[in-house]
Amino acid sequence: MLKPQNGPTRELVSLDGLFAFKVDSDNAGLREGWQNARLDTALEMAVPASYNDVFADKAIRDHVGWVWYEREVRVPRGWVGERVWLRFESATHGAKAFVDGVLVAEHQGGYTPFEADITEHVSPGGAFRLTVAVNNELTQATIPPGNITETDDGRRQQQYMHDFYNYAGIHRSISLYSTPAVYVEDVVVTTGFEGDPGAAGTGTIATGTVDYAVVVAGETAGLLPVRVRVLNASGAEVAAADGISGTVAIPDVELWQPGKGYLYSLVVEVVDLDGQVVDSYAQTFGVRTVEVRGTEFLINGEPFYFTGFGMHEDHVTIGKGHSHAQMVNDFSLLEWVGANSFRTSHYPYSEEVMDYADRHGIVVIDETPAVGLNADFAGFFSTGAKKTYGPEFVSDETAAAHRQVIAELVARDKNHPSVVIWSIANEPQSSEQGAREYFEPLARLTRELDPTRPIGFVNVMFDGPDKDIITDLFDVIMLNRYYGWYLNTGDLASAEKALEAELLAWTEKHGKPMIMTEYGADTMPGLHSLYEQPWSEEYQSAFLDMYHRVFDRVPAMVGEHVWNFADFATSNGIMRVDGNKKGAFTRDRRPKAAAHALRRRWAPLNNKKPQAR
Ligand code: BDP
Repeated sequence: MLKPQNGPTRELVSLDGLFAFKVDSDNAGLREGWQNARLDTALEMAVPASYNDVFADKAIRDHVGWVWYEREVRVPRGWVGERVWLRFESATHGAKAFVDGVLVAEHQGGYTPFEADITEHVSPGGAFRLTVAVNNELTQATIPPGNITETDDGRRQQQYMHDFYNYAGIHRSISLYSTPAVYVEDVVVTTGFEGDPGAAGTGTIATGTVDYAVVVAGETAGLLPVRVRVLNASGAEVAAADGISGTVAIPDVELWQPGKGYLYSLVVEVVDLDGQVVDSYAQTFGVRTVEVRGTEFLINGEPFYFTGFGMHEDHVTIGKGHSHAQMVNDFSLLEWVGANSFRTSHYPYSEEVMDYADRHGIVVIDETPAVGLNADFAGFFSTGAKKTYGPEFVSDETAAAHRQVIAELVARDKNHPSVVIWSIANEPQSSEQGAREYFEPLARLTRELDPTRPIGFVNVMFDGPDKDIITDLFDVIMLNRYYGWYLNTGDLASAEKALEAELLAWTEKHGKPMIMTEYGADTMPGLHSLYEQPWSEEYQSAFLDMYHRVFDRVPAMVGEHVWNFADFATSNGIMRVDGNKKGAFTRDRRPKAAAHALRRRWAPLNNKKPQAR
């Protein structure tokens, strides 16, 4: 799905701001038809934001079910004869949108966009009432999964099997935009190059190849010619072609590289028979290749070593709401610490984040929201599930939702040069009978949707190389390991031996590149210890240093993502003190001692693997 944009044939109006807001305490709003009149409420709520922490009200924070948003929207009067679209960048986890009481869009899945053509319901220059009902429930039929129980006194409670707070609401922008009646519906760009791109900064002598495919929609779509132009970053035309698909060459191409996010733009134009432009859409792209060869991970044919973090969209007050200022700050801290990459743990991040990563050359492992598909965590999350795969837990319904989140992620992010790996799940049970039957079709689907990028899933500690039965279906091995934290707590010497032995066993068995996608220790900022005790700043630094020594000795290790970039909110539990404290930065983005240590290690690396120590 294309990101909406302003352009010569399109206009975009942001609907972000304050909405009337009402909590549907009895979940009766749909039955009572709340969409048919103004909401009876004095509350107001910001979009984008999670609503949970905005009010000083526990009942709102803990509510399970529907909340309602409403505002008046005016359609620009110049949009006569245009199609009018309503687009949500996300609504977590499910939503129904109404225009003057008429249902125009419905979507399940909290982290991907959806939209509706509302032309027939509105008139240019006129106003309409936009009502959005948003549901935060997680069940067996959702990704991520969860289950809802009822207390003796009738309160509904949400359980889920993932370690981050179930923030909900309209987390990203809502927009109203216009397109012509015949319009560019989709563009897919894939790239390569021939020749020698030369070393970074020395200029290039390569020719870029750009394969493109355009989908045009609308009644007379098939009759109208399509042409494309490639513009370089300065806006100069460097290539052009006719037709809805084809290949164009960019002479002396400037590659998209880690740390140097050079972007071109493919301007797609639908023209009428007189050569007048009917619709125009500019799709940015970068020319780069990604490849797994043996135990190496190559970007533009060069071995790449990932440094960075698993992250979260998580901030004080706004929760998972997107904020430009917080985003720029987070990227600035990534740069400061010397990170060249991150993983969108554990769900697709805002499209603004992906665009920023493209522009700044930050490499991304792009993850679906499939987290918590693992009955082995039953004790940790008190879910009681005994077996993962089957009608009780990860069922056919879960699989259908999983297929949907993969398809929507690839549809949204396929043109981002920053994305180099699709991660289709975090820590699913991968040793139980049924895991292979579950994952084989999902791996195949991901490859069908995008044959150009390596795929993987993130392996959990319990399912090491001797137990796992699905890793051969994937291209890279991504591991979350907590030797020295959940295991060998406080005993880094034993942890070091166990970690190295396991990494060598994976290499022996699969011979694929490995990325440590999580390793970390909870750390209270300001807690110090002479003896490197767990929870102290000294322990966090020593823990990370131990992992780094091991990575440097294991040739198949191609990357390290510390868990986590910053402290983040979680559900209540005896394992968490005001959230998860494994951040290198605190929740308000102050560096712990570990952040300084990481900076010393990463800043000089220049995307290359460090020498063994
Ligand atoms: C892993 C999960 C991550 C948790 C982390 C932890 O992938 O979401 O936050 O452990 O325990 O199991 O800190």
